[in-house]
Amino acid sequence: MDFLSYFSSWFDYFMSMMVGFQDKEASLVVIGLDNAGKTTLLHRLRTGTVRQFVPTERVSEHNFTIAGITFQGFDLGGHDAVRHLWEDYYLDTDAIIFMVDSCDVRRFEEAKDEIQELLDYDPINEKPIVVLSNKVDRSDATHLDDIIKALGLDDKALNSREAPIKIFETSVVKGIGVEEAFKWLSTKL
Ligand code: G3D
Ligand code: MG
Repeated sequence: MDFLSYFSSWFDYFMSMMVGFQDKEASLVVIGLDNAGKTTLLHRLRTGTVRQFVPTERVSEHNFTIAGITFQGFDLGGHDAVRHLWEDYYLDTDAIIFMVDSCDVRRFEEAKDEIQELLDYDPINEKPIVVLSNKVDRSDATHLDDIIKALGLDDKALNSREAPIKIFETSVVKGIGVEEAFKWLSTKL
């Protein structure tokens, strides 16, 4: 495939993933525990492809912009030291995408702590949040209802925010659910 047709097919792909965002400018932050699938998602959005990264070769995912949408990604959990950076990350963003590995039952508690802390963080009370319950292509994926319970995202928690929050099942690798999630988000911005 030549460069131009690669570029246009990738761009069409990106636009299909980001349906609803056309002609909008937005700044999005993608967060979650390590291993949730953030780098895979961001790489896919940036290039239209999925690829395997060797653990030592993580692409830098800070601040890339495509078609007016700026993406930023960072890992939560395990290192409370990053918390003082929250202001830098969140205040300029329009929405937050929180990813959780739906197969990693042992880390649900840790993921819950992170998302609950996010929900308690007043400065972002007016920013929409999308939760992606990722890796649903795997047979050991946890059912959405159980994820909602494990993360404490019952109706009461969701309705106590000023801005909407919604959870979607996704497989970044298989391209399931991502488009729907972004489509919903675009209507909230
Ligand atoms: P992170 O950036 O949140 O830390 P990564 O997570 O994007 O690096 O992904 C962690 C691992 O999960 C990667 O596997 C990646 O391929 C895998 N992964 C991400 N999304 C999905 C998905 O939707 N389905 C499945 N089955 N796997 C996914 P490796 O083996 O490279 O560590
Ligand atoms: Mg990563």
